[in-house]
Amino acid sequence: MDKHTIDELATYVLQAEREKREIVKITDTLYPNLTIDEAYLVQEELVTRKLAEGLQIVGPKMGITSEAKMKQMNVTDPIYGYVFNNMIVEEGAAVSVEDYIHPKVEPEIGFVLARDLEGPGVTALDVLRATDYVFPALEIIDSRYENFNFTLPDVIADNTSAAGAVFGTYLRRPDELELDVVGVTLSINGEIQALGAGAAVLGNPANSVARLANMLSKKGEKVKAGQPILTGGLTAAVRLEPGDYVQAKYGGLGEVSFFVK
Ligand code: 0L1
Ligand code: MG
Repeated sequence: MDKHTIDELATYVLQAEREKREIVKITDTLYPNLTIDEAYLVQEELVTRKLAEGLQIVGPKMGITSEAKMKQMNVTDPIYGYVFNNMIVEEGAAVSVEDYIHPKVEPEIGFVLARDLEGPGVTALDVLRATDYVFPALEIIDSRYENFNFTLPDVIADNTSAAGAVFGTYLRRPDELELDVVGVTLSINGEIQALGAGAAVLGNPANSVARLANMLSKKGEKVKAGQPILTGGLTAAVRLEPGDYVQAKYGGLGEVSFFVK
């Protein structure tokens, strides 16, 4: 893929994000044969432009980490993108739906590493040994594509729908929990909308961090100590509406919440 096309596709997605409007997915007509590798080139361009604007990467995020989603998209690998500082929502704060296109929320387990992890060959055990703490999180996803309708390359080029993140402050060492059986309920205005457990993320969220390290190693990068890592949704994502009070409660990992106006 030539630089001109990478630039054109990055502009296409970035403008939709800025103008908060839906676009037809890239693979419909703009570039039907977009491959996964090319899509990551578009994502890299998008990241480079955000950094050039003065935004900062807070940490990486993993997506398509459930068996159900992988089957639905006919893939065997999850995907990664980046959370930026302008996406961070303080715990207990309010967001406005007007700042998004058609936002959804999903509960996740976050990791912070005490030391860098560099693939290939990183295992879940390596991750658990390197982990400083885990924490509860809510991710706001907001695909720039009409009706969240995309192929895998489309969503990679769109920075994996990253739009917001609420990091809870209840920190636990990973050996204090069995992460695969940490349960979660996602409630809106006190009514449970979805529930799940850590095992929904590649069998254990530690596997998600290992896969991230191994995927990043293909471009000579590593998972960095100190950065919060979103490991993937524990439940299906739920649409946000004005007036929502969103709360995720975890077994042994506290809770995290925010409001929507
Ligand atoms: O964080 C995620 O799992 C989102 C990945 C992209 C899929 C979506 O937007 O539904
Ligand atoms: Mg997510």
